Amino acid sequence: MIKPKVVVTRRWPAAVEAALAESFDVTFNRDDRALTAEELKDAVVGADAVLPTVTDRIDSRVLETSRPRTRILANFGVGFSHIDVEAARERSITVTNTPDVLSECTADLAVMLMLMVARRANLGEREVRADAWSGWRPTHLLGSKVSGKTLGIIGFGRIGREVAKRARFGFGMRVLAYNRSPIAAEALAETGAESVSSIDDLLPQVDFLSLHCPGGAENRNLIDARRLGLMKPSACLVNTARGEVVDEFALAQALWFETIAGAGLDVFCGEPKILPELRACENAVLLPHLGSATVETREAMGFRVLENLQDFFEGRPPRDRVA
Ligand code: 8YV
Repeated sequence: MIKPKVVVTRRWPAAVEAALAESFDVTFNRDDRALTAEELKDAVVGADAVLPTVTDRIDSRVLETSRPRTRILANFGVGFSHIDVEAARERSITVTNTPDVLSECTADLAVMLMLMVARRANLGEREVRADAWSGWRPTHLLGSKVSGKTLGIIGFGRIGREVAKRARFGFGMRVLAYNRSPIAAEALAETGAESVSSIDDLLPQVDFLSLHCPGGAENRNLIDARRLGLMKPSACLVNTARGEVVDEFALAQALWFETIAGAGLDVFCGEPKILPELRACENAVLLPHLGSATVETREAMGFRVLENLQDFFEGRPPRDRVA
């Protein structure tokens, strides 16, 4: 039997690459350089499946070729705002993602960012490394307490709920949640969260705000200058969702003029470039998109893609179909 041709756009964990090679005729990206639009287009023309990541912009220009051979874009990651899903649908290309398997690790990282920004861990770490620590003193690098405070969550899907559990049951926080569609009573009971009916109602109440909604056009600049202005001056923002959900320039201004106290960011507009105004803010903790970056999770994400591909090519509906 002829194996379907598959292009993997980046290096994946070795165990998953080996498993993929058993079932498919795979082109790997051995030097792990992000593919250009032209190279992505070639992949769409020449392979039955393309396996992209967040670093591959699959827009209508990439898909506009008259004879795409690709029947499935099996994304490595839960977020897929880098894929023009409408353009894929128009060409009858299936799109899948990898939910569930990264919820815990992404939630862990959101909590880590909340703690880091509240407790000024980035500044302390840099001070020690620079050999600039003059010793213990009662007023050194005072942050703000996390336990018992109020956390607001926007986007109460799988990751948002995992964050809520950690905050509620780990740190005794009050958790307020906003979701576009109504939140099921069981989800509130399971997480100890309370539902809030609008973002504008949520913002003035929170000490920490964590974003867990999808990116893309629908949520671009959801947190803009006006909404940042609704937050308490002592509040911190955490973003492990997508860069475009926040107006980064407005955020840099809010941090610079201390109209909010801090931010912990794992995602950015135009990654890997960081807005210089944001980089200049000492009260921001900046991480290079590490949400799902554990061996366990990245392997699980890869195997989930494999499962989606096997289902698709064996004629079953892939479990994680999004288009
Ligand atoms: C992934 C993520 O590593 O899954 C997502 O949506 O943001 C990350 O955890 C990345 O997207 C891989 O494509």
